[in-house]
Amino acid sequence: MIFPKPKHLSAKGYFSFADEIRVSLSRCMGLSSAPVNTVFGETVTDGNLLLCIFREDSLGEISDEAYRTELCEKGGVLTVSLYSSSEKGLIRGLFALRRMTLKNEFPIGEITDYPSFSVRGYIEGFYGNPWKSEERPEMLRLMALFGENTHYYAPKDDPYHRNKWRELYPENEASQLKALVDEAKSLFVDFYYCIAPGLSMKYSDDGEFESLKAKTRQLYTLGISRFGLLLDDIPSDLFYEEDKIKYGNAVNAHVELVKKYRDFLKTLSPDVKLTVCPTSYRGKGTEPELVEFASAIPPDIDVFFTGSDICSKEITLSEAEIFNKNNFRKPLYWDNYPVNDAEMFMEMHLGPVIGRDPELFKGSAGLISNCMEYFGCNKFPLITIAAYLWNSEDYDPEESFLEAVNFLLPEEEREAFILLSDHCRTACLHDENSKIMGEYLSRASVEFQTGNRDLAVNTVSVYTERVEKAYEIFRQYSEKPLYKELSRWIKKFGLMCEIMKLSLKYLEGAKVREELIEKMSDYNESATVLTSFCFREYIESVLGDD
Ligand code: LTM
Repeated sequence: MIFPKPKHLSAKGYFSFADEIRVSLSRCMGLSSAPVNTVFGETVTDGNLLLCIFREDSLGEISDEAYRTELCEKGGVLTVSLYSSSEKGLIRGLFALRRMTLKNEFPIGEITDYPSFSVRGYIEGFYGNPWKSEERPEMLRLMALFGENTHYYAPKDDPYHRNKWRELYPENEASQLKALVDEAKSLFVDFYYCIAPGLSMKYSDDGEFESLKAKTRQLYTLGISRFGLLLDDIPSDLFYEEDKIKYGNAVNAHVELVKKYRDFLKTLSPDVKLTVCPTSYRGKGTEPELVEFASAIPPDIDVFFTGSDICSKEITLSEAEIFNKNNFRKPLYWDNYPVNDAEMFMEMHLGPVIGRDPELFKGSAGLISNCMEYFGCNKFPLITIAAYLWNSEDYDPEESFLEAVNFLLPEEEREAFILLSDHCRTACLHDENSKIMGEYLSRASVEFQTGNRDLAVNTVSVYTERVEKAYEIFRQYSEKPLYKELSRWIKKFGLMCEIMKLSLKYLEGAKVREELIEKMSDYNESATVLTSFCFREYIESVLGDD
């Protein structure tokens, strides 16, 4: 299956190479071939996949990221003709081809493809340990591979982003940022650097604005030309007397800051872009502070909005339209999934995104997902989000989740990960948690109640064996960074396995009642969020009333 699903595919069959895939660039007409190296590295001369690139201006009428491919095979050689109106479209087509090569699955026929949302991305915008500098380019490449085109840099705990916003980046951090910006450029990913001065800025002090300008100039010299000014999670009242006298309220101070900042950015280059996050960033889109703020700032500034809640269960087209009507622009969604910071720190968010309207792209400027500090864990939900953003009307959450698992994990680890992640869906999305376990346990419950005790015990044993094997895999690979990130959840999963085994022994007549009660109480005392109520209900039913 081609994933994310293309908009139009007509294939008369699929082709797979019997041996190693070697890409040759056989011709490139009307477009630069630089993106080919970005996606495939060096090409060879004696390839079995012959790539022909052509400019087709009419595709630009659909989207500047649209592409078309024609694939035909003869004698084990695959000829791929790739058409687009721009390098942006070319790179999306090349990444689609790269995904096919990674799966070794090529549709013989034609694809015409373009994204649903024009702005598709992720933000490192969480509280907690920022990602490591070597992790960031890895995420850029992964998300570009799956079709995303935007990255916002805004780690709350990068001191130079928020607490020490006035200070310039030291040389080492500055050169790491530059490398990231360069990587983003080569991938045609728009890189936004966000600054968050609102915790300490005295808006009425010109010296403060000079500091903001100096910091921005430093970032501009690193090649950054897109900025975010974040005013979220700051007091909604002014704290300096001088500010109170000059502005009266925070909205007036923020409006002046945003306008001055935008004007300053335009002096750097007319193409510089600005996104702002207002202090009032969630709700119906009709909140007076938001409307007052948004209606006073120029319409070329994108405004972040998280939806009806900070972490929204659903985001709908009709909500977006209300925002648009009241705030003179489409909302740019800052979607707080999969982030698991603050009160959510006991949860692990591994499931696919759900609850986002298939038609949301019609009424929004784009969608940017806020991430978890757990770098590797993010990749699973983020790949599903990339699939939604690319083709939201044909998005299938569970199918996308399995695609992500298959892409990210070797075969022997997949089943274990699926069984663990079954219990890691407690989040704002209100997805069903412990669905796989629940199916086994409810079947066993019916079997018990209808007098089929042996069948019921067997049903529970089958699940228990599956989770035991899974736990063994986690022990075997405990040094892998992914499983280190998941260690709190894996530990509790291990305890759940023990309890399941004990429950079976107890059902067989072993004298383990006290041990079972004790382990279950340890399980319940641990604040790490894992299984849903079905597990507790099962153990309670095993223990009975006495
Ligand atoms: O959502 C926004 C705009 N700001 C913060 C985020 O930085 C934080 O990660 C999330 C989730 O806790 N909540 C916020 O309010």
